[in-house]
Amino acid sequence: MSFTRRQMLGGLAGLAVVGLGAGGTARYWLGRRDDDAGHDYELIAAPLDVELVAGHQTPAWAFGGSAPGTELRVRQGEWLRVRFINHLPVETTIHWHGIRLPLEMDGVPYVSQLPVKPGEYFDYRFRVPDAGSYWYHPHVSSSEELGRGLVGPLIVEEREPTGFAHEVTLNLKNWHVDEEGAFLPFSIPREAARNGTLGRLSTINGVPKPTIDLPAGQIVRVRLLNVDNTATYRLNFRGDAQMRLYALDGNPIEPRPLGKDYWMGPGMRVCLAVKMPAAGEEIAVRDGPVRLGTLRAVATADAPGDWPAPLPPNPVAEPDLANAEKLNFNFEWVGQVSEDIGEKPPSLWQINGVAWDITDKTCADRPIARMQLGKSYILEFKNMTQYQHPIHLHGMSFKVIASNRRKIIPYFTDTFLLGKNERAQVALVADNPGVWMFHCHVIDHMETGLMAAIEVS
Ligand SMILES: [Cu+2]
Repeated sequence: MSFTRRQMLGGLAGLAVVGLGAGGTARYWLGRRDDDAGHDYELIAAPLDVELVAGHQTPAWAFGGSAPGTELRVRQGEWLRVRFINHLPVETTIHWHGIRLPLEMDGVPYVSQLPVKPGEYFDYRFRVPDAGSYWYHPHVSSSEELGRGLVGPLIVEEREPTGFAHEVTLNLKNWHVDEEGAFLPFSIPREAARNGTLGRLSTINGVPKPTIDLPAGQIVRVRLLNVDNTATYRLNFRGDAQMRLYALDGNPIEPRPLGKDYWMGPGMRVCLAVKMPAAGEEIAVRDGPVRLGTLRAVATADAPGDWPAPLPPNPVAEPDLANAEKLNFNFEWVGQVSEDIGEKPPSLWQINGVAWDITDKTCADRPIARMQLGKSYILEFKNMTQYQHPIHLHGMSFKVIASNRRKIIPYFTDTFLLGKNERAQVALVADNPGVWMFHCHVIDHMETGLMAAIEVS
């Protein structure tokens, strides 16, 4: 495999830059030609002390001077160009979760690029085909790197206005910190062998139980992103609010009620339209019975809006189910827990009898499945474990078509929360050539075996 050379720092002087946000280290570059319309960012990853626990500093790592990182925005169909600069003490990459892009831009070490070492930079450049809510994070030492705060939202705006006059992004993350803000272990083998190692301090946009002001009587587009390592949020709301679900994991659906608890696994997103109540009233954003934060209605002079039309569908190829080839994927528990793990994480999970070794740079040379470019496939997911797994595929979106546990209204996604002992079918057109990661997004499940590569050629 050959890689785009990573580059040493040194050539950055002399670029015209315009500051974005006070004290931020993300910069938006102006002055591009129209023929390659796009959005240009300089994004620095660096250590940053944050105050998660009042009166205490937590030594986080951050993209663009905040944790979660700078919200990157780009318009559908245009280029996103990010000069990523690594000022961390460790090597890293950026993976663009849910974006259908060329393999060289996918951010997987030794598969799509070499890790970006401290002091180096890497230019990510790709066209963004689909509108919706996405996010970015490293694919190197993920338990620690995501755990320390290297997660950020990537919002792809629709080509045309959608009718939403207001919007807000809520990044959900539980931090692995103690009462004094010190980091706790990001992955403990006996937890990795079960639900995964949970953080202890829940936050929205890096703040525990925040109150977020939104205009009373207005319909607000609320993007909720689960950027956590481990937690599946049982999302629900309390308060006098009408709301409709407009998109799942970046892809539009026919608007419908949220229903009772929406189970949002790591990596998953929802786009909701929330009609804010009268000024002074509040809506609790909850995980099961636990309040994560509050949306507070504040007075506005704006006239009340109407529910926007459904969002336009993304240009994802429709799989040919009648002629699709079937592939089976069994997700299994191995559970060889050893507390004395040394340098190597234990092997706890496997797909079709094969555990991924996160320390072996050659695993991607042995894809678990091969797909023919342009052909349709039905993937049968069989969860043979007592734990749920948010199953994520890089490079392509897939359509969820059936489950033995619940009624499915077919929809496109990049991450499917596979329940305990559930069997589900998803379908896709293998239309993006490359070797694509296919893994559970509970980070310490992924790092203890629950990952594989699928080759499309
Ligand atoms: Cu898992």
